[in-house]
Amino acid sequence: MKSYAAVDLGASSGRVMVGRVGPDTLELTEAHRFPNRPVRVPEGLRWDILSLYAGVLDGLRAAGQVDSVGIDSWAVDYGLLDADGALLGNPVHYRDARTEGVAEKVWATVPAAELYAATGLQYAPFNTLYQLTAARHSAQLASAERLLLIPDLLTYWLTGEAGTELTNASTTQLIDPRTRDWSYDLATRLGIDLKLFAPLRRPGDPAGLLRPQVLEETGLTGPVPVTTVGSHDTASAVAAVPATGERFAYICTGTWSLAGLELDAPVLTEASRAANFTNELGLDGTVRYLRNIMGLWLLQECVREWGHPDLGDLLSAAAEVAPLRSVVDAGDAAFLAPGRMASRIADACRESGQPVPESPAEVTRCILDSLALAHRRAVTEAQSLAGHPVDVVHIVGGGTRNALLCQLTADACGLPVVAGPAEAAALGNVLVQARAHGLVGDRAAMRELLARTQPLRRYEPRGDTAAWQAAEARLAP
Ligand code: ADP
Ligand code: LRH
Repeated sequence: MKSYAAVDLGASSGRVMVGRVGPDTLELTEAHRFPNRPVRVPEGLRWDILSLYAGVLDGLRAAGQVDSVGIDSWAVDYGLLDADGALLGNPVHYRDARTEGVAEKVWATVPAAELYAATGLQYAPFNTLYQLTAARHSAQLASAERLLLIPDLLTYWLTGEAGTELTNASTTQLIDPRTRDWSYDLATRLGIDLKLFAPLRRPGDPAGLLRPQVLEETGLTGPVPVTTVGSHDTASAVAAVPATGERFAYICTGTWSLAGLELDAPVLTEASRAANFTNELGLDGTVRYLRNIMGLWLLQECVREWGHPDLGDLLSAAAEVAPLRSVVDAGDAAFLAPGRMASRIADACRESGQPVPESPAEVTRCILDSLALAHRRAVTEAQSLAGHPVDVVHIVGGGTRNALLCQLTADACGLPVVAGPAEAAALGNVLVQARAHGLVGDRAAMRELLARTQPLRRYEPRGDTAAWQAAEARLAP
């Protein structure tokens, strides 16, 4: 048996989990969980990266002696380092307003269709490409010698070694999903200096050893290696989908819902671009063909506004509300920014001529119905765009703890849902470390071990999908 520490930073919380792995064993325990609270300063919305790093160190101390450490986090964001290797300011949050109107400027140089053909990435205002364009004339970028994506930055602080992990690099929109290397021509055309990025590394590659100072602070005895994992949390989560065959769709539910398929090659058609599907990279050269849906962010923001009522009570009350009374487009980037979420949702219902949800229970039901509907659309469209039919939908991530959302998703998709594991990103992180150290076999063996060891819950679809089709029609442009 070996023990691995998985540092998994989501947009709503960070955690350090310990995975114990043996030939027939996969056990995960939580060493430490800490809130991830962005801070609004006069310049805009920032990540509190020092508090997150402190949480990582506290977590490693709580984890105790481990055989290796792996780090994953949310995508697209980065820290800049000066020539001395010191961090230049707090990383900008992807929900910051600085990218508003930037895409149009990029498209004036490289049309959106060409961008998609070169990178396969969906349009999202926060893709690193647009963030770098927004920052082009900033003093900070002018002083930067190095750009490290968030998990790479934390790895650098832990080990002193700099690299750019490929699955997360694929979310920058500067990677060609066919060559799985930088899109050099695109970067040149857009005036982005790829020398800012450290060399690419792949899941399984060594990423250095914990520095002596880190060992001292965490009480660990060296040497402790850091192993590169799928450092994009969604890549790690997809690696931990406990599917037993090929005909499955997945939905990674947390702050976001990432719904789609695992493919061998990207889908770069115009129809795919129009449907805003992304081709991010996964383990072993796979493609995560998926759509970003606003996810439980919609509920998190309402719950914050309502003063954090008990989530269980709120979901029970939502289960009693009449189904599909009103729905909003949970893929709409209009819901990206924080604040006033319940009234923004109410406005969207009013504008589309539907009943306006009033009570927290009604708003919650509207959110969950809307998410299930968006899940249905993504799962259905991904299958037809990729020519890859599925028989089952796997839900992983924090949303698996929301039984109503899982059941509604099964109903909406008209397919069985297998829910779990909730801590999929951490498990994918652990398994990639275990594989790098020779403890588990290939991706299929990892999934087989997950299916055998993790508690999973199955939801059968109820009724027919006509009501969902009708709700979908209400949102049609
Ligand atoms: P992220 O990694 O993006 O921070 P998580 O995967 O941790 O997100 O999922 C967080 C979400 O999971 C919460 O916003 C909440 O909606 C849902 N969740 C967590 N615990 C529960 C619970 N006990 N019951 C219902 N939903 C839950
Ligand atoms: C989920 C996630 C998602 C990205 C978003 C920025 O945590 O990594 O895959 O699109 O954050």
